[in-house]
Amino acid sequence: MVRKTEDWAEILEYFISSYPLTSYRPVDVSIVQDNSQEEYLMKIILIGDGAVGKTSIRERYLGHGFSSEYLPTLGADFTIARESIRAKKIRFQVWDLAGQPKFKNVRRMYYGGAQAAFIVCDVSNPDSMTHIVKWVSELWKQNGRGPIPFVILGNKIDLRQTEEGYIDDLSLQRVAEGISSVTYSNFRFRISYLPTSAKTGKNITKAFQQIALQVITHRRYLRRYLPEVVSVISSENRII
Ligand SMILES: Nc1nc2c(ncn2[C@@H]2O[C@H](COP(=O)(O)OP(=O)(O)OP(=O)(O)O)[C@@H](O)[C@H]2O)c(=O)[nH]1
Ligand SMILES: [Mg+2]
Repeated sequence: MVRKTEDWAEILEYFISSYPLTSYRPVDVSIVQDNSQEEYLMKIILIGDGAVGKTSIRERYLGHGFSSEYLPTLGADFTIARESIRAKKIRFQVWDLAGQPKFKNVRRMYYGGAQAAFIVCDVSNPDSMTHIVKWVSELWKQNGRGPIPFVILGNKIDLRQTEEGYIDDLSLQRVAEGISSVTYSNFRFRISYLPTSAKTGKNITKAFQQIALQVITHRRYLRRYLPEVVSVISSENRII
C-alpha cells in the first residue's frame, strides 16, 4: 500500500521545534571563488536511503551512462563536476554518501562544509519518502552550519510505466511545499522538488543547475541580512 503524506503537519512541527529562528547561526557559508576564472566551488552532497539511485544520478550527471547493477556505496564517493549557469562557472564537489543504515557513523564525517544537498527518494519505494525528514535532520545536524537548502529528487520515474504503487509527483511536490513554508519563514530559502530518472537521464542536469541556483540565492540573502556568517574566499584562500 502506498503511504500518503498526511503526517506532514507533525513533521513540520518537528522542524520548527528543532530549529527556531533564533537558533539559526551558521558558522560560515563561504563559496570559494577563483577570481581569475570566476569559478564558484560548491560542496553538494547526495543523501537518501540505500538503493534509491544516488550513485546512478551522479554517474549519469558525469556522463558515465547507467548501470542496472546495484553496487552499494561504501562510506562515500567524491567527484568534481563543472557546470555553467547564468554566466557563472560552478565547480561542484559532489559527495555521494552511502545510504545503508550501517554506514551512519562513517557518513557523518562527510557532511562538514556542505552548502546544499540532494535528498533522493525512489518513487517505487514509499518508505524512502517517509524517511525524508530523517535525512533532513541528519543533514542539518551534521553539516556544521545549521539549516542549509536541499532539493528533493523523486528518482526512478521511468518505473512508473511498469510498476504499481509508486509515489506520485503531487505527493512529493506537497512535501517540498510543506517544508518550504517552514524553511522560508524561518530561514528564507525554499525547497524544491524534481522528478528524475538516472536511467533515462530525465532532469538530471536540471537538478544540478537548480541546486547551484539555490546555493547562490541563499548566499545572497545571507550576505545581505547576516553578513557576519558569509565569506568569499579567493583561490589563495584569502577572505575577500
Ligand atoms: N529503473 C531505474 N533504476 C534505477 C534508477 N536509478 C538507480 N536505479 C537502480 O537502482 C539500484 C540502486 O542504485 P544506486 O545508484 O547504486 O543506489 P544508491 O542510492 O547509490 O545506493 P547506496 O549507495 O547503497 O546508498 C541500481 O540497481 C540502479 O541500477 C532509475 O532512475 N531507474
Ligand atoms: Mg551509492
